[in-house]
Amino acid sequence: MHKSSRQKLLRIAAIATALLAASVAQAAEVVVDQLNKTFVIEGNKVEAISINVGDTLRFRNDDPFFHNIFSLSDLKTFDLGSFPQGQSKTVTFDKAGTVEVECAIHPEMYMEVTVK
Ligand SMILES: [Cu+2]
Repeated sequence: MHKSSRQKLLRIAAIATALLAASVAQAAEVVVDQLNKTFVIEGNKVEAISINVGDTLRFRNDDPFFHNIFSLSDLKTFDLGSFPQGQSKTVTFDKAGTVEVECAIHPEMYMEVTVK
């Protein structure tokens, strides 16, 4: 193979590897606790959160009773079912937009997720 073609190929391979590493590094997992019938992130009550496409929210029940986290939003419809204290379930958000998250057991629970 001609030397300059080989260098070009190596450069393309290096760029592709860097892009792959960047996309993997961007995906994050955020723990969202259910505590006192509110959504809590790192100890702070939240009613809105902004994440990136590909990120995952881990809903973790810290209350001594069941929660049933769900969303009817078109962007990401899900129903995690009832789960007790100490258990967690994950949702990965793969499209940009807004998702409203609620609890089927406690209508006062609400959080808006903006996916960028
Ligand atoms: Cu609940």
